Amino acid sequence: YAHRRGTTGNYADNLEVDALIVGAGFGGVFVLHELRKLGLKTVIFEAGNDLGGTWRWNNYPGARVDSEVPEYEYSIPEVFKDWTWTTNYPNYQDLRDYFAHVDKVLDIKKDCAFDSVVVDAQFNESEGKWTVKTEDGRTAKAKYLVVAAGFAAKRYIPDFKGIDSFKGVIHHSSFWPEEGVDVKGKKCAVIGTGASGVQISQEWGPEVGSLKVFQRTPNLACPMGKKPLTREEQQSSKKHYPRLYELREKCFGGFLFSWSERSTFEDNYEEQEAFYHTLWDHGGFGYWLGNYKDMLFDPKANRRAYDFWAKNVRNRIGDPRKRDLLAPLEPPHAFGVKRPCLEQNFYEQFNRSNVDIIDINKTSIVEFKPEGILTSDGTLHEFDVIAIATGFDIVTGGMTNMGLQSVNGTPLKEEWKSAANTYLGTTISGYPNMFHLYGPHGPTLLSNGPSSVEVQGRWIADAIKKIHREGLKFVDPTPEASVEWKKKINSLSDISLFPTTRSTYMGGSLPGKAFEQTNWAGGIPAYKETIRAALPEWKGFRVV
Ligand code: N01
Repeated sequence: YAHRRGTTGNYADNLEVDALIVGAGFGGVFVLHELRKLGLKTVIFEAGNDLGGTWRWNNYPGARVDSEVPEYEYSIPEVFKDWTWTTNYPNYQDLRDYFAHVDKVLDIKKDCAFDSVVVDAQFNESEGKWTVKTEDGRTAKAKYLVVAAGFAAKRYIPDFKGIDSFKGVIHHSSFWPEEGVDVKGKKCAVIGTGASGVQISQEWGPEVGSLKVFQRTPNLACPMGKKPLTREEQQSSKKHYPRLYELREKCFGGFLFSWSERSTFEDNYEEQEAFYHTLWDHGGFGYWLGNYKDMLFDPKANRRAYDFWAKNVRNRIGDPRKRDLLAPLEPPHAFGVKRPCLEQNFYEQFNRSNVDIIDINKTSIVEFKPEGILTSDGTLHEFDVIAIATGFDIVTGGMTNMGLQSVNGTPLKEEWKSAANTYLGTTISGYPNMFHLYGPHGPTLLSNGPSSVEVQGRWIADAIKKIHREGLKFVDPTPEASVEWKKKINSLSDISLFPTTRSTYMGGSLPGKAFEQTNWAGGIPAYKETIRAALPEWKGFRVV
């Protein structure tokens, strides 16, 4: 965490609060705001040095959100009232500025302890409190613990042989130096073609001396549809925002669109083409979560959507070898079971003679050398700068790497070795009065972040309010409820094509990690209804 260090914020040893939140991104800040309304003394522990969560950490070249504003912001009127964006897809700096605005309006930082890396946390049933310890040896106690660590809190760097011997500049995408890296005229490499790798490659293409992108699986990226936004158009539509924020919770992914009501083959070929074109030309995730309703379920419908994707992307790549690697005629996996990146001119970069794609399935990375990377065909690729864009210990990694233990003292890391288990995607059996959001078994990676965070954050605040009102010591989901929830998570996923491929939804890149669905695949409206139904009678909870 070293180079995100700076201010320490409000942080005393032996802190005693009502609620302690871990993480100062969209989730943690929203829950703080909600718990303040209940009059609870609440503090956020944040590993970094400022607000913003993923946008504090991810400042790699080209880092930009893939969800549109104003969907991708809080529905809090005093926050949106005086805030305007310059584009519909803000970059990391815009989002940092947004968090500074949120702080100005809601005075968030006065209740934040920065540079506070949680390394140990356990609930004591007789005391009815959590004891939380930080890396620098401080302790805090709280009746409630809210884990808002996000889905990308623990970076993953593959165990490449000789990586430390490389003499040039090398960084993981989520740990890029604040001052940037000069790549003008330099020999550069990007390893990984997830959203981070695609964005870095797209940004670097015009600047670098040469670029080699090491690809394991092609990213089935779709056009972003980025455009400028004026202050006037945003201000004049603010009166509709409350309705818009209600609407986003009624749409599958928490965006402002949902699946088509039609199935693919209810339309003839021309109608399909016209529909696909409308989605494609508009840009954004419409071609993914606004496609025909059978696209993620029926292999034939999915293949049809893939073929349209491939036709449109292949047209943009001149070199046949590069074209076949980036957008093969045969799908590498079903379309949309890996999150498609939103790109602006990613594919055009490969029309430059100094930008190349290397298929590491054919020529694998053997080892790093001081000069660069040696591949299995015996080539030593020389580099000045390497970006490692190999992702994260996705979804569960934030929670399993902060020393959380059950009441019996079993580390969560051990309990979740073969499978993650939660109840409602917000609680874990054996972890009384602990709540989590935008993590395992919520809509998380299948949703627009702020929509998920608000649905779960309000539920958490209501649960805590109810505990208070009823004078309870704690609530703890039963193991049986947790088993049932796991079945629900799996059954929603098993009817889809998601389990056909390893992906960030199904365990991610980390070798040895369980192959399992870690997200609620039933959409935000059904999720909201399901978790809401459990609250009035504490269904599935042991109540003490
Ligand atoms: O990481 P990823 P990310 N050798 O896990 C490859 C979201 N996000 O940082 O597909 C070589 O998606 C791996 O290959 P494969 C994003 O949506 C959003 O890009 O497993 N390569 C893959 O290509 C996602 O949910 C935004 O075969 C290896 C890449 O590395 C999450 O954050 C921006 C490898 C990892 O892709 C993470 O995205 C950025 C190895 N040993 C991220 N291991 C926006 O809002 C893995 N790979 C725009």
